Amino acid sequence: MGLISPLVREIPPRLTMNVLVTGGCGFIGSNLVRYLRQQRPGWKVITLDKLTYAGNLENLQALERDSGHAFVKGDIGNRELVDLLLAAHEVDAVLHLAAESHVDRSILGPEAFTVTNVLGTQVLLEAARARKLKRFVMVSTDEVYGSLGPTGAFSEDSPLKPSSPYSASKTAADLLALSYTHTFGLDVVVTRCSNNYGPFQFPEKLIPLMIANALEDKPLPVYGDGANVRDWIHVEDHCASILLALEKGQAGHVYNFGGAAERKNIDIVKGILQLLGKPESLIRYVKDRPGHDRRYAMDFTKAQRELGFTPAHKFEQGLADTVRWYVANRAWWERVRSGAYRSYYEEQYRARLTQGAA
Ligand code: NAD
Ligand code: TDX
Repeated sequence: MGLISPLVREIPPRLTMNVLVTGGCGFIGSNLVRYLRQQRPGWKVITLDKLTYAGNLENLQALERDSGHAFVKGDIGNRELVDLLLAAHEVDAVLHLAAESHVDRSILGPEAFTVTNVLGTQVLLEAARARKLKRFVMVSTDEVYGSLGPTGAFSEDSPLKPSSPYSASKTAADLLALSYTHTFGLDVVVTRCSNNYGPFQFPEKLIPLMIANALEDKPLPVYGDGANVRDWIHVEDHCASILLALEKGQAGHVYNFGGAAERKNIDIVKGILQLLGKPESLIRYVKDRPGHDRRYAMDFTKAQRELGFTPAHKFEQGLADTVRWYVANRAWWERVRSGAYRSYYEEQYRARLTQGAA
C-alpha cells in the first residue's frame, strides 16, 4: 500500500526538541532531566513541578546555570499554566512523571492521588491534544498489574489488577492516556517500569529509608515477613528507557521495563546493613502494609526487541553505589528528613523575585 499508519511511525532522534518533564524535581524526574541534558545537549528541557513534599529543587542544583533548562513551579492540574507553558516554550513532547508516588501515603490519604494522578493527567492530556504535540510519554508503573504468585512475570498483556489507591490512580491515568491515542489520535506511549533505586530517592521508600536509618542506628522496619519480592532497576536505566520510549516507541503502545533483579525485601535490608557494617539486630519486623502486593516481576522482551533496551546496571553493584551516595550526601537526606530542604526554593528565588517585583 505504500502508506505507513501514523500509529506505527518512529520519531527519529532530533537535533533540537523542546521537552516538558513533569515532576522533574522528584527522584526519577531529576535524574531524567540531568540525563536528557547530557544525552541530548541540543534539546531544551522544561521542568514543571509543584514542589510537593517529594519535590526538591536542590535535586536540580547542578543545572542552575544551564540555559538549556528552565524550571517552572506549578501544578499539572492548572490548565491555564500548562497551556501557557506549552505555547511559550514551543513544547514538542511531554514526559509525564509528576505524581503522588508513595503507596503507604495513598493508604493514609487517597484523595491527593486521584487529584494529581488522575485529574492532573487528564489536564495534561487535554492540553497536549489541543496543541497537537508530537508525543506524550506517560510514565506508568508495574504496580498496575497487581501481585504475582511465586512464578511468572508481567507482560504488557497481563490483566490490570491494581491493589492500592496509588496503583489504581496510576492505572486510571495509564488507560486514560491510551484512550487519547485510540479516540483522538494523540501520540501517546506508556511505560510501565519496576521499582527504581539510586541517588536522590526520597527517604520514605525502602532502600533510602533503610540506608538512612542504619546510618543513624535507628530500627529498620520490615513489613510482614520481609519475603515480598520486587524487581529493582537502577534509575539511570529507567531514564534511558524513557528516552527510548520517546524516540522509538510506537504510538498507542505499552512497554514494560525492569532490571532483571528480583530480590526479597529482607535480603536487600540485610545487604544494606552488611555494606554499612551495621548489625542485623537493627531489623524490626512490623505490621504488614494493608493489601501488600507479594511479588512483582517484569517480562520486558518487547522493549528489548523493539527499542533495544537492556538494563546496564547490575543490582549488587548499583546498591553498593547507592549506599555510597547516601553516605557521601548525608547533608542532602538530613535536610530532607528535617524538612529544611523546603526553604531552598525560597532562598533560591527570594532575590530574583524581589528584583522582579522592583
Ligand atoms: P517522587 O515522589 O520522587 O516525585 C514526584 C514529583 O512530582 C515531585 O517532584 C513532586 O513535587 C511532583 N508533583 C507531585 N504532584 C504534582 C502536581 N500536582 N503538579 C506538578 N508536580 C507534582 O516520585 P518518583 O519516584 O520520582 O516517581 C516519578 C514517576 O515515576 C511517578 O509517576 C511514578 O508513579 C513513576 N514510577 C516510579 C517508580 C519508582 O520506583 N519510584 C517506578 C515506576 C514508575
Ligand atoms: O519501611 C518500609 N518497609 C518495608 O518493608 C517500606 C517503606 C517498604 N517496605 C516494603 C514494601 C514493599 O514490599 O518494601 C517494598 C518496597 O516498598 P516501597 O519502597 O514503598 O515501594 P513499592 O511499594 O514497591 O512501590 C514503588 O515501586 C513502584 C514506588 O514507590 C512506586 O512509585 C512505583 O510505582
